[in-house]
Amino acid sequence: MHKVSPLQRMLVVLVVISLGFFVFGCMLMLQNPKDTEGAYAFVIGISQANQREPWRLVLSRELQIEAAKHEELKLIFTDAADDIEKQKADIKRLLAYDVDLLIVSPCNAVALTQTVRDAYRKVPVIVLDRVVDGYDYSLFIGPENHSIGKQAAKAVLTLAGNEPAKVLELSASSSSLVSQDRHAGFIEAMSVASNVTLMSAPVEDGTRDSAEDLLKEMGDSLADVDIIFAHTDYLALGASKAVAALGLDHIKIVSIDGFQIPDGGLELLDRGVIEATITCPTGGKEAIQYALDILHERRGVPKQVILRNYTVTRENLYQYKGLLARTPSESEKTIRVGHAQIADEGGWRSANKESIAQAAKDFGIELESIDASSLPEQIEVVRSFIERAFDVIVLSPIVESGWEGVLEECKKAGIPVFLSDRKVMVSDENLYYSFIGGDFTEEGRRAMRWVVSAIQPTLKPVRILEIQGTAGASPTKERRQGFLEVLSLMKSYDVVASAYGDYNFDGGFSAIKRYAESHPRWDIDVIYCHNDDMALGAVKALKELGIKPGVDVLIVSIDGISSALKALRKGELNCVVECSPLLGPQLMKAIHDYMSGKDLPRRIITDEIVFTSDTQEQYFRGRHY
Ligand code: GYE
Repeated sequence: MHKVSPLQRMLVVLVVISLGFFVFGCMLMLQNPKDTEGAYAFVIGISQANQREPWRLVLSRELQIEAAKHEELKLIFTDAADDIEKQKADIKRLLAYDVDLLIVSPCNAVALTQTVRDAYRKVPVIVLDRVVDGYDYSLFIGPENHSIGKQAAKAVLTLAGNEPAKVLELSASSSSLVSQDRHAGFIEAMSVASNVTLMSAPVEDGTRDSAEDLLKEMGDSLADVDIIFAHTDYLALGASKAVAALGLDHIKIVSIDGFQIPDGGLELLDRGVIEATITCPTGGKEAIQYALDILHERRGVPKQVILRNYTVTRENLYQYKGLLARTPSESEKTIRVGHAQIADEGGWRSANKESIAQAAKDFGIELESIDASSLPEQIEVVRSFIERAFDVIVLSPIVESGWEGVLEECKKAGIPVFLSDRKVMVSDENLYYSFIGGDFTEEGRRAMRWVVSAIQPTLKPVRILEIQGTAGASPTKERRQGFLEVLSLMKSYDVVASAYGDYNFDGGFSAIKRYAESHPRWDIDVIYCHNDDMALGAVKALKELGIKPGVDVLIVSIDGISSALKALRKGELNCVVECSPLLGPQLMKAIHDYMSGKDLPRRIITDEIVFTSDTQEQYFRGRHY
């Protein structure tokens, strides 16, 4: 019988002990990470669509780097490997681990909507990159792929100049919303050019190698192609390999993402492989920063953060790298801000002015706010701020058109413009720096969704009277669009009359009076007002006409000012869709961060709710307007 040496005995013991430790460790992990991670105040679960694409690897790394700055945070990652059923299971498992917050980057946003909605009932959820349907999440952070497509088109048209040019669009999977939005923006912006012919080829798995193979297969048919627009830098890299192999060195390439990683867009620019890349940041850093705000219940967390995209070319590559390398530093001098505000319209506007003035004080910012009641007046106000060399201009544009000229002047003067509560319509979005305000289209959708829930057509269609805000103002246009978008999906709901009320009490009052004059027998079921002040004017007019507001006719409005919520509780209004005027803290924080060298999102969309007679008491309490 073979004698066991003392050494062998000792080795067996060691193996048994380490096996024991390993099994024990796994059991601990499977149990619940929080139990073992007592040290961490918060555990964040991260459900990634895949860990294959370079964009997602950069995202995971950014999340880890930012979280590592906060000892209280522990991250747990799951990888869905582009399998929607696995991602649903991942999210359920993370919830079972009792995470404090979820960050979800969907592999298929629409299909994941319900899972995110269910999770949001349990924990705060930040959705990254691809937005789910509806608004059942805490915060969405992502790029705007339509405008990225437009920016790529601009870069392609710059390369094409006025010469006839053939352009090949190399998209990733045709079923992905990202590709569809980038394609739509690209085609829209390319439509202005008559000297360009377009052809397109999808690379369904979106990989570099497949792009290379596809182009090699296309071979000579590429000979007359001048420019390739690739939907990502790694498709561009694959394309460049094929182009080189086919000896078609005349072909120029434009792509998207722009990361500072090996074979990333910035390196491809440096190596002369591509001509331009449109940056598409991941939002990883912002997700951790906002996650901390949410976990510490700090105020002012927005609903959507739309990230900024830059067009980086070989000419501005080093400037862009400088921007990336910049470390924010407190600016010593007092920041001077000029606000081209809109003259009083009612409760919302005065609450908005108060919020901005108070926040300026809180941030130690010197604010000068000047009211105006027309576009020409406002343009003069902006010009006066340029002449007096303010550091930043805040603009609440009374109407959305007519701003190109004076915004060009601001740009020339090197003064950034922040849009507050209303948007401008300009050909170049870089004429303003950021927009902070509500999602007016969604507000309109919410108003009509409430109408559908509150009144059903009988034999006769439901007759709606709309009182619009100021003609040409972005909230007016979008609140109408959102309302009609939902209405168009329904049968027997008609907007039988629509009038402008200029967002003020008198405007609402006279709109009703005018309608009643031409319709002596009242025949309206629902009044849709673009803001509360007009709705309160309508209530007064109805009473004078002997019509019971909220009873004989239903009234839905937008804003959520206290006098409207009082009327709602009295049953004179039936639904109020919130549009928060309290933009001061977010606006001043954005200006402060900008002046300290931080790069800011393109749009910050405020978080809003809907008030009805069923709304719980707690939502009425503690409101500051
Ligand atoms: O809804 C309305 C105000 O621009 C979002 O303007 C703002 C709108 C707000 O007159 O009450």
